[in-house]
Amino acid sequence: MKKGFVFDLDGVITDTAKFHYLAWKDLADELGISIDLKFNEQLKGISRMDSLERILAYGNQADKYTEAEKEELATKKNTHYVELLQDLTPDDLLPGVKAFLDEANEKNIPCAIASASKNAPFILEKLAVREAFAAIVDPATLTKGKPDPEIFIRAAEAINITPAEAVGFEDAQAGLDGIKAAGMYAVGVYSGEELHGADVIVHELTDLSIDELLQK
Ligand code: B16
Ligand code: MG
Repeated sequence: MKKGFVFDLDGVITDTAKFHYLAWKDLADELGISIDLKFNEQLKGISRMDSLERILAYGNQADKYTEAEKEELATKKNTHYVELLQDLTPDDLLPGVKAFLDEANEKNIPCAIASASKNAPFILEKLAVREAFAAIVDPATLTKGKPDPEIFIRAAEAINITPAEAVGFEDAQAGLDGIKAAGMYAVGVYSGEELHGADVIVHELTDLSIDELLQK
């Protein structure tokens, strides 16, 4: 029997990947590195600094900048990204999310956010669903990012359930690997890229029955 839900944010609750991409692309262009949408797939679920490292390595600039300069570059990207987030509204929730959260809340099933994004609380406020979540893991407190299971284990703890009692939702392979390594039932949310290892794959949350998930 499952007792709670653990959600990734970007790609599951809303599609912020397009804004991450615009902001990273702008920065990469300035650095003389050309990235495309296919490259962007590997940044999904990966932390801000790890994303920058991957972009620099892709452009053969892995050793070009000091740590302080890299911090500056990441901050510059984030400032642009946060500007792009200003226009988010509840209309930007992915299909079925609002109804799913409302039903989970009505049934007193605790929900948590396990997102690599330090902007998660702000994004959830903009989407008007902050109150639907009993907990948001602070990614700044983690020792390892996805695909390590740490963030998912911490999310389950935060809503007082074991990982085995949780259903995890992810759109990115790194996150899905983390959910499985944590020992959770994994729902893969398909966003155009092949996903491996999910217990079930859906296109949107409307395709799921909460009562059936709780029986898993
Ligand atoms: P920030 P998720 C992740 O969100 C994004 O998929 C990833 O592209 C981003 O780099 C990461 O958050 C960090 O975000 O720069 O806002 O702290 O999929 O884990 O919800
Ligand atoms: Mg995601």
